[in-house]
Amino acid sequence: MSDHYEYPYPSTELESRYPFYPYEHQRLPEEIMKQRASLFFEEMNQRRSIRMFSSDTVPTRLIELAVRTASTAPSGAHKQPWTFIATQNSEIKRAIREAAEEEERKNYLENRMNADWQEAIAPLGTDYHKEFLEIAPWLVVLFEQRYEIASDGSHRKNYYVKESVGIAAGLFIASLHRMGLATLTHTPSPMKFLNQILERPVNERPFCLFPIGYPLDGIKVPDLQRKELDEILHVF
Ligand code: IYR
Repeated sequence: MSDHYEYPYPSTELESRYPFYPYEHQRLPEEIMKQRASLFFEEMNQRRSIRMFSSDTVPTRLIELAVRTASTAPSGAHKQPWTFIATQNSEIKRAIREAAEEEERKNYLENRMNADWQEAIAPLGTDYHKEFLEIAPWLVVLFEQRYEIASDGSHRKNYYVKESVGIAAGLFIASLHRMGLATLTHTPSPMKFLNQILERPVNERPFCLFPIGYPLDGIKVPDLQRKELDEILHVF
């Protein structure tokens, strides 16, 4: 195939209606591409979900940078259907811990998680105790905006919300890891209590709760293996 396109983009018509600008891109030598990709892989491969955090504080500007990075994610119709709520307030963190533990107690002790599910998470060694929700210096709750509420009160649909917010969450986690912070993708279930505690509007639904901080010194993590490339990639 040649590089010839019969339908140039943007068309003159399109560009007369919406702004476009030239995309700057510099090709890198293949060796450099490989080096950068390997380094990034090795760095990301060191990332682990952490369940015991140090209470050491983390500057707000670092959290801001991770959120800005997350918000570079592609999203359906560029709606950017996410809100990040970040708190280091101990009363709010305590309220979140108490509500999360109340829900999790039902999951673990009253069999709201069935036996198959409990068996699947057994190697992680989790239980209903969520002390880290009070000890980690920051809690960040990522909300998905199921729709937008315009200033006149009318609703406008968002598209591919879960996909978009999931990608933003991935970039958020990568940014935190790259700057030397640790987190956990925590989803206390159900999470509706986060709307009440954090006073979020009805169009927003909690997607994930991230305790953020430094790992507690000397902690262990489960020795989980990542799938081999040939299990996850098929090239034709
Ligand atoms: N939400 C519970 C249970 C749990 C579920 C999954 I899926 C995990 O990967 C880990 C835990 C909890 O947070 O303990």
